[in-house]
Amino acid sequence: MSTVQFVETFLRKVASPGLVPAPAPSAEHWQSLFTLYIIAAVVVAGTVFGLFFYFLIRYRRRPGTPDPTDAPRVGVMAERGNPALAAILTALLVALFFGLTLNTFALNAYLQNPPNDPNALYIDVFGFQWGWRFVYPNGHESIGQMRVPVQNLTCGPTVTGCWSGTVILNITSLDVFHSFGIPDFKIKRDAIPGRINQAWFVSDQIGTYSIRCYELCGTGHAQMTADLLVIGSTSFNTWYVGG
Ligand SMILES: [Cu+2]
Repeated sequence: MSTVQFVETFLRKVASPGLVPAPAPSAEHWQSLFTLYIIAAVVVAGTVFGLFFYFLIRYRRRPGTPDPTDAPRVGVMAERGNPALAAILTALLVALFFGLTLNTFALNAYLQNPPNDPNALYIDVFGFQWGWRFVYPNGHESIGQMRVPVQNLTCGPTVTGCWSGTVILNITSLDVFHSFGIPDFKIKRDAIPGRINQAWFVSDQIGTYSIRCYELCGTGHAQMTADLLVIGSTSFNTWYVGG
């Protein structure tokens, strides 16, 4: 069990099951790493502040007590402490930081690069003042509503003519800078004129999720929302084919 999986399980069972509510596996991984950082930060801060206050009280100056013999003196190199312990703690910290960094790079690569899935649904996303337009491969267009099929595990790479549930978005803007965000899926990408940014997800839960703009883009910015409808593969296909 990896650290991320451990934290995920811990949160589900013990701490707060609501903390990992993601409707997409990629968002769960995102949340797990985020939570791992939070836990690391709390542990480090707790240790540092705990020791700080402990030493503050334990070694406070008392009237009539002479300075300890190993007290630091101006102009004299200190010879104190435990070099072996210092080396071990340093190695532990380096290992912790390397672990977090490698985890983060690996997860980032996974989240940033759409999977090579022949049954993925590609949608062109256009931000404009003020709304979102979604264009499907067969020419279907809708404004303010993005329909996608839910994850379908029977639709593997060797099966053809089905929707696997992988959704790959090509995001751009028709006017000013926008930012396309689906908070429940931990997705946020700049929508910039003349440039295409990709995002992807697979949703394993049917439902309605909110999409909104995260870049102040004019007076209608706050109303620049859309709905993401994750529906069953069959109903998606009926809509897709029928229009
Ligand atoms: Cu906008």
